[in-house]
Amino acid sequence: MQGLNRDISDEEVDEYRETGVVKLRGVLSQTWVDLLAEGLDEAFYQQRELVPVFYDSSETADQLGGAGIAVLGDSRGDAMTTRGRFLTIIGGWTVNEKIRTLALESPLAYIAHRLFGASKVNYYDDQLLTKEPCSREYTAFHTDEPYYHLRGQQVCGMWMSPDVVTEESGAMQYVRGSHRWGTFFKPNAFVAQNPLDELGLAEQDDTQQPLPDIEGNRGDYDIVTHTSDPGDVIVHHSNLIHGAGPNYTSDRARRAASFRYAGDDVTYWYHRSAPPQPHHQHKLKDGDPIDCDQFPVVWRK
Ligand SMILES: O=C(O)CCC(=O)C(=O)O
Repeated sequence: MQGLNRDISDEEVDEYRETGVVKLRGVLSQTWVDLLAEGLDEAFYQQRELVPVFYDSSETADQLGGAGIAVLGDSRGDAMTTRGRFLTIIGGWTVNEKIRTLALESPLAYIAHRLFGASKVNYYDDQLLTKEPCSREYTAFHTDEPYYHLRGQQVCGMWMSPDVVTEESGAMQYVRGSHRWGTFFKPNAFVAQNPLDELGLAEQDDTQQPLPDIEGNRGDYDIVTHTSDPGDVIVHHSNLIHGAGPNYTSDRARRAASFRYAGDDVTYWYHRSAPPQPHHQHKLKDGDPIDCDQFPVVWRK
């Protein structure tokens, strides 16, 4: 496959299906890594007014903290004398050509096909993230399912960074096997564990449960931390619980993109608890196949 340094092994496919996450070491060629770095910098620092959804989660943390909500943090973060920001964009592909090329034309769609065993792969959306040096915010443990308007098992996020990401700079953490728990968890505010509906930031959905306090009881869960090098792609199932720590480093940004793909069994399903996605323009109804310009087919057998 052009642009991949190597193919995906059967062992990697098995690991993804069994544990809900797999780190594909060194799969992306340097050309894609360079495009990723450029696209992320453009989207965050030149196109911020254009992107459909932008969050300054450091600002959110301050607002929630000011309102007496328990924002995730620690003494190490509190002791940092400078402050970087934790920034997030949703839908970067709609404004940035480089992110769009990665989303639609890179070998990522092939990887999704391989891991799902799907005959068709659709692109759903992206989340772009930057934890600037000295950003003290955690990414609270969450699943992706309640943020999407999809139903089906073949939905994944592919997380990748053009930077060397260590535990110090906010490596991703995953609760292995949690994609099989069969619970539909509520979305949260990312920097705090409180569900969005409890904060008045989303509609209540009684089919969803609040997440357990994983951060406070880490020993009770099978948590794997995946550090990452440029060229690595970490793929997780959309029902898998995941999160990350702060970027404690003072000289290294932790830039990342998470591209979302869907396979054969996926249909549209509106989740009223999901935060607004103004760039989602389509006429799909619950139960429809998702093929349309908004969620284009990017791989077909
Ligand atoms: O990069 C992060 O801190 C969070 C990423 C994430 O939640 C995702 O890839 O779905």
